[in-house]
Amino acid sequence: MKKIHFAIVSCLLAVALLVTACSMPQAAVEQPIVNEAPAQPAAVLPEKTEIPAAPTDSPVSVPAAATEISIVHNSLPGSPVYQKQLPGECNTGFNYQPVGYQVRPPCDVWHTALLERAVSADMGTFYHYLDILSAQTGTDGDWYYASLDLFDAGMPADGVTLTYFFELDLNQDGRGDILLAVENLDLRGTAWTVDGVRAWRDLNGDVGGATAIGPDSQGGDGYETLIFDQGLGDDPDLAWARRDPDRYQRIEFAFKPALLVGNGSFMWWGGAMRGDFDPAAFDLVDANTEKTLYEIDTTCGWIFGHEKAYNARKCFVAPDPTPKPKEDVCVKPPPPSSDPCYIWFPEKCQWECFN
Ligand SMILES: [Ca+2]
Ligand SMILES: [Ca+2]
Ligand SMILES: [Ca+2]
Ligand SMILES: [Ca+2]
Repeated sequence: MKKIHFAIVSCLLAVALLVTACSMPQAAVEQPIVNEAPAQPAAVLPEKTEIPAAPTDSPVSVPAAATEISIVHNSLPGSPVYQKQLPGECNTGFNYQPVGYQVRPPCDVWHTALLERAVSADMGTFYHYLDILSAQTGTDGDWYYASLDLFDAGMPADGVTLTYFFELDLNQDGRGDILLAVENLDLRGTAWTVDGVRAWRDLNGDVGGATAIGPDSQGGDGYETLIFDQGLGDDPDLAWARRDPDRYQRIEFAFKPALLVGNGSFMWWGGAMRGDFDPAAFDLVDANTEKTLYEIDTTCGWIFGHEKAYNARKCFVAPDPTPKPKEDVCVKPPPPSSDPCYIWFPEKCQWECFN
């Protein structure tokens, strides 16, 4: 009985293998045939003309493309220095509750593209590695630096793409001109790397669509020009990213002044998001809807260098309350004389004589 059972199982396995082999994608069945091809009689191959053709493509295009490009780096960023810091950024991690949490102003203001949504759309999950708490920019003359401080370091457990980015607005009109991003930066990646680092430009000026900053459905092609792709581009050392070795929750970018195409002053703001990152979808409030765009945190804008023009992206800083006139400190002097008519009036800060 066991033998019959075994035989049936074997038959089923054989059938299963055959079916599986037949239903497997081309690439999977090509491999063994390629390996055997040189040993096969020449007459066999022409019968399956389409099969020999494919394998010659696959070894050449995929592995060769990855190995033949060797990027030589000549200059590496040093230790970042920062001169500018955001005046503030909301701490969702501090306020979040799994039940009843809402995103709301002033942290989240859709019509000024300020998003505080380090949560799932149903508010049920908080993503600590998306929640930006602060951001800085600076320069040491050779490099510019930009960093984001997060609620905590982390990577998506579900394998979704994680992107940190900065937008640089050279003419300070609220429309970003340069987008710098790093994708899936290693959780222990404390050495400067170009892996996952890309930079784009908006050369036709349509980031922001019909209305700068504010949402509209007239978005264009966003940041359409990829100028740096993980070391590929005019300068293999143009832009880098890492985690601060002293605190993994600080994401740091370094880029050469050339990225700013001659500008020493610019407005900047940052972001962190989960999911597909599409440079053509900027401004994100133009390409998405308020009810569906979640799992993202963005900052308000701040100026590096001098301010060329005001725009509504700029972080709102409440003016200092009008300082009260400084009250004179009353020091009680001795009475003018020993006459008991003198009575001390502290509110007037003086002695008065009543006879
Ligand atoms: Ca924010
Ligand atoms: Ca935040
Ligand atoms: Ca817009
Ligand atoms: Ca564009």
